[in-house]
Amino acid sequence: MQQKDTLFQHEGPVADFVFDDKVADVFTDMINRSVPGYASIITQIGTLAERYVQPESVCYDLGCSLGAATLSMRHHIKAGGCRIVAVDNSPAMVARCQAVMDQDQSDVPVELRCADILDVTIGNASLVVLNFTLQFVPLVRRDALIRKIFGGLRPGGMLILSEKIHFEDAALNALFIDLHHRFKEQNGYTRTEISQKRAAIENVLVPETLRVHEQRIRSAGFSSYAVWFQCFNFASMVAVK
Ligand code: GEK
Repeated sequence: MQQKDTLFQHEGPVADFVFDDKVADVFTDMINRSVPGYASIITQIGTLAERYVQPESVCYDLGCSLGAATLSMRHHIKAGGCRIVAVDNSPAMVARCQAVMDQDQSDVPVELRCADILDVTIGNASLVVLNFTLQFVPLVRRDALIRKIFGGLRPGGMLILSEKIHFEDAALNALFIDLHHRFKEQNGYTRTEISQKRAAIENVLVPETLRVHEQRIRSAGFSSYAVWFQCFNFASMVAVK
């Protein structure tokens, strides 16, 4: 049963953010009130799945949390003979995600794995989703992960990459961080909650610029790339093999 996020209301020192039971219990509320455009991105992942998923292929949801992107794909895939592999390395998330999948009546099979996405083999894929997950992967492992995804995609297959982003222009970067905090206030978070969450996540979520993402995607071999969604310092990109 999902609850309201009240995890960062206390003052004082905060530990680094982890995806434990407490976070998993409030995750839907937390991500909707924290990420501008999250619900739209989830909806449009379904629209992209409808168009790009190829018959007899595999879709991957890497860092699936409670399975929002998996469900959106599952409800929109039209191609026959497909399955979805959903992966997360948080046992708390995977347990709740399994309950969500068990409640869903759709036909497309979902295989849920509790694993590190760095260890998962990608193959026969027509759609790979990294929806706000790459930002938690150590910087030095990111190039190899995107190359692995490229290698596991079929020709014409798509990567959807959504990330919190950083801006080279310091003034714009500060502006977008400020506007993001305003968005959180508008969604009911107090200034204490916003600054405590920021302190907890600072060393855990490492954003990069859109330029770095594009360079990584193109050097992995993707032939086309575009940003299809952006609000302040949150963006979603598509790349096609
Ligand atoms: C959504 N995509 O709702 N291996 C596996 N899982 C990982 C790893 C890793 N190396 N690193 C982080 N995670 C979801 C939202 S949340 C985004 C994704 C956020 C998992 C982590 O356990 C968490 O569940 C998820 O990636 C990130 O569309 O909290 O900002």
